[in-house]
Amino acid sequence: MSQRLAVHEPVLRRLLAGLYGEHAHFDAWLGELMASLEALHSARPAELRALDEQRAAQPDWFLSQRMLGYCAYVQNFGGDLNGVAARIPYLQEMGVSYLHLLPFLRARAGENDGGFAVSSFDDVEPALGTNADLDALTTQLRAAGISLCSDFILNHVADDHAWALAAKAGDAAARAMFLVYPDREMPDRYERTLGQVFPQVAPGNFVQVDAMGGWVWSTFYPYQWDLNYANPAVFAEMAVALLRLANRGIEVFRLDSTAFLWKREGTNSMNQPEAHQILQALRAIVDIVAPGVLLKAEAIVPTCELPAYLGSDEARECHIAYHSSLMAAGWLALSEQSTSAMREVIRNTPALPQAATWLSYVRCHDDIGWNVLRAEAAAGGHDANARLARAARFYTGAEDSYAAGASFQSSDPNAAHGSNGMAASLVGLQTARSDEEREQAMRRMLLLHGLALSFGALPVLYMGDELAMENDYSYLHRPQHAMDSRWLQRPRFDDERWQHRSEGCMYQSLQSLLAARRRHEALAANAPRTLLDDAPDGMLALARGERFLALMNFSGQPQSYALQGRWTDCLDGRILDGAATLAPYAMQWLERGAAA
Ligand code: OTU
Repeated sequence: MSQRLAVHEPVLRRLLAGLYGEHAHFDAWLGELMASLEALHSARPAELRALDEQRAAQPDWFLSQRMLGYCAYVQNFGGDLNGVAARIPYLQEMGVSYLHLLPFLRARAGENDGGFAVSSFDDVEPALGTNADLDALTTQLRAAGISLCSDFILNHVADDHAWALAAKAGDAAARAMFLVYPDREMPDRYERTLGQVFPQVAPGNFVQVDAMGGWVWSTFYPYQWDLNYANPAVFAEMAVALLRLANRGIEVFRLDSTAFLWKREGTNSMNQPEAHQILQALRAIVDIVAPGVLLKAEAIVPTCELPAYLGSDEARECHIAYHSSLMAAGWLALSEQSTSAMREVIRNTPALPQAATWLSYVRCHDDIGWNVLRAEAAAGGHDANARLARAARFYTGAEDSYAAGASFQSSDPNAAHGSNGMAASLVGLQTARSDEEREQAMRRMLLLHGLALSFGALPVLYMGDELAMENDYSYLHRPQHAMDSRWLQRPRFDDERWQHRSEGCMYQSLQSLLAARRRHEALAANAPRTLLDDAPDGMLALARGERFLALMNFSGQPQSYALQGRWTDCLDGRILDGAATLAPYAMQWLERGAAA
């Protein structure tokens, strides 16, 4: 560790002095933090230290085209952690090397936002297993070549976390972990410029708590209390909590809601410079103590705000960041049968620092948030709101569409908040009445996967999409969930479909795509990407290096693209000369030359 300290400690000290240097006892606080880091490093198991060394020697290990992610809720995928372990052979069959299990730490009793209200960072949720089960799972996954990714919900804790309970009981130090205001004066001032994540189920950003004698900042549900990162104790507690989990063998941390970590009056309190300094300080800590660990930013923010989460070669931040704009743009393109906004997103996606990448995906447990696309949807003088609101309506099944989804947190047909639904339901598989309709829906699904797999990113599949699982409407019968349509896309794993997956067209086609991706180094996350602007509006043409071409038809009409020279279709081996013609919603991956 001493060598790494020499490199990263000055960076860490500078960042923390910038954030907390004005506090009385700053030096003593920093001394204690450094001592904790030392202790956590000593406690790090030998096997993980070996992994650290290996990865420090090859920091771009996660950029390979052989990396593939899979994301699931523990209870839905395996019932509990042991059940997840039993599914490792299935993950290996698909070539998965990274497993993101949605929150599995002890969650708030009662409603807890699918586990996103954490009441202990040191214990597994009893309904899902024990800490020993977690240790066993990380060991088994590591042996199978799969890195476990865990959510690290660092913006807020549950209102029954020990800190919240102590604060309610009058403990001043615990109270200082939160943002508490005696009356509405400050909340009202902040509210003037704050947005709302859950305007229907959790309006406003503050909750009145009698036991706290005032208003507590809570960006999300009222039982999720934002932490006060202006207090150095919060930073230190969270940093060591992350490292304790890392020492259990968690290799990737999904840093939830990173955009919200720092509040500033007169702004929307998102993407503030201090939020980035906090993340850079966490990165320095990881680089010192556990350099095999990756940090992944979950910041669902406009494209122009995204690159900062990956830092620069000089100021390192997260290793991975969700490209939510690309994801939303794929869905917008399908609904509009035009790639214009998606091309804007790609133009606005800069080259990244070394050993950093995007996370690409088709669906996840959250909504498709349309607001991140405002700038791209406005390009060329368009009315962004009208465009995005139309997409939101489209995915509810309106506008003559094939989709079967739901609007998120809005009943206003002219609003563009978000859309929910399983991918299969959104692409039309659920409403398809003929083989032809089913075939088209299938192509739309593979098209979106094709984009995520060929873009140059770490692609993550969402549980059930590989089996074309459809919406789960059972949430409507649960009063506590009925208002949160994100539950549409949180079904139980369908064992029936899984058993018959070899007859499943979706599963088989996706496996061929995954296999083709693994074969082509041009599809590695860090291989060069060029947007080819000579493709027709309905088509996206992406070159990867000089020898690989991905053509994707987002329209319901056939589209052609002129080719220079001879190309081979990577999926069916056909040789193309002169032009490629794509059926509605079809995709082609082409390799230059004629395969021998
Ligand atoms: C994240 O989400 C999680 O993914 C959600 O499942 C949680 O509800 C939420 O945090 C609170 O922990 O703000 O920056 O629009 O995309 O809530 C990311 C809905 C977030 C989610 C949004 C999101």
